[in-house]
Amino acid sequence: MRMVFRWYGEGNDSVTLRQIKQIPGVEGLVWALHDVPAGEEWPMDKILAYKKLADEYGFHLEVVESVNVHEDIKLGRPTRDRYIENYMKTIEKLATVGVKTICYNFMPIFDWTRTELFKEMEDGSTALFYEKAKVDGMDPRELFETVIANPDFTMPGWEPERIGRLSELFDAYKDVSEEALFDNLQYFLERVVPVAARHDIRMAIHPDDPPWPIFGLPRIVTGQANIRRILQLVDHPSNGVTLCSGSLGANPANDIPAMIREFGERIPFAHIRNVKVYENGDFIETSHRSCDGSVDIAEVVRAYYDIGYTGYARPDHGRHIWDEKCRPGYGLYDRALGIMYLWGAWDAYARERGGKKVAQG
Ligand code: DNO
Repeated sequence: MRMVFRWYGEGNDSVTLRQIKQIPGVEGLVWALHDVPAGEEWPMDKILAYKKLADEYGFHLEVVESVNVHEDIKLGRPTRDRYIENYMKTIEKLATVGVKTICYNFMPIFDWTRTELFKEMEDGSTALFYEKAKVDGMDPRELFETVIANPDFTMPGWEPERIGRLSELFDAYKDVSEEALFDNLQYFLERVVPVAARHDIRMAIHPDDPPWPIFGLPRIVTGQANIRRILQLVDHPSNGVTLCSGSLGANPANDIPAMIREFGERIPFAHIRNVKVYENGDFIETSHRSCDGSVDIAEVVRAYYDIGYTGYARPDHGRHIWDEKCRPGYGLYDRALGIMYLWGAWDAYARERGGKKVAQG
């Protein structure tokens, strides 16, 4: 297990590289050029500027999250070829700075979705919360009228460029079934995976969050059977999955350790976090500890340990604790605590099995 930490870049993140350096066992940054719109080729000078910062602290840049996929690719529009071309050029450039894994998602229009970013918990901390009935009963167009009317309001993981085109996009997706989305993903992977493979890069699709259709839009990266099918669309090690225990864990039917044992080598990147799911389908993000949420994180780590996992892992969203002001889900403290929980479990398994003192990698 090779520990990495997501960092949004200078001026864009409350956490500093100096702080990240002091978290035990973090070897690299999970990064992206967040200001480049989906579909555009990433400029080399910006990639190199990022590399310079990472080099100063001795972090590698092997994991990118995300190179976002243009909606025309997901929609299967004729214009997709131009955007796929740009995607391939970006892959080639990323290879020159040592990138080994590219995380991306294939969710129509929205990335991860929550109804509250700072829901207060009993202990006074706050966390990302999803109220199912609220989303089920919501007309997304109404929501976006408020969003558009308020330029200061931005949702994490949602690109502003998509917000302006929302009505048009919703109309376009009316004709896109789940099957069509699988076809469009296959078309994309058939072109992109060979380029990634040539450069020793592994593509890693991120599960849909939450892992079910929302706002009437199709979603396909939702559970074990669908991920199996996606990995077979192009059956090659460079077509992999970012196994996100929190996204998949919002559906209690998903057995994360079983997925780790099945997909093994096809998981270049692990997102490990916990989520507490309520009977009515609501969920809230909790600390990483097994007993705090519905996902047994200690079992998740055991499954990674058992398969001899050598891929990248990052703690995922954390709660906001100790009065930290940060991007929703991306503070320093709770993610650092999460890392220590993951290492604690990993080291314990290592001791139990082989008596090794340190068990990194
Ligand atoms: C949320 C993240 C996602 C993820 C993208 C990958 O914090 O896990 O936004 O980065 O879905 O493309």
